[in-house]
Amino acid sequence: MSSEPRPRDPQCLFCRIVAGEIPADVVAEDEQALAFRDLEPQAPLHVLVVPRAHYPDIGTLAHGDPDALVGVARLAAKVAADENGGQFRFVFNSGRQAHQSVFHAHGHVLGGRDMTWPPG
Ligand code: DGP
Repeated sequence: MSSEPRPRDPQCLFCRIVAGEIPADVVAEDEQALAFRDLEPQAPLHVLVVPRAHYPDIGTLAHGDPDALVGVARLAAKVAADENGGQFRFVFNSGRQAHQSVFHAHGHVLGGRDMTWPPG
């Protein structure tokens, strides 16, 4: 693992959840990532998985810390295995047009109901 300090933005909501400064319903965590329930669930299972480090979206995360992106995917799969038999949709909104509202990379783990396609 890198000895560089992890990037953090003290104004960022999800950095503050990672730091324990804002409460969240945490369901899983490891060295790279934290998983907590979404405040506005869109499915019976709706958990956000965020890297501990601050990157604004999945693209900057992929370039800046690919290991952390793998860690996010691994933790998402664990949540789905624990709570929904391993089935899940994994959504990264990236940019306002794609409905991103919190600019700390996060994947939505969605499950527990039949999903439609195409997504809205
Ligand atoms: P997105 O639109 O992809 O940026 O998703 C952001 C999600 O974050 C949205 O589904 C609602 C959720 N959210 C916003 N604020 C909070 C919060 O303070 N706590 C939790 N647990 N979820 C939040």
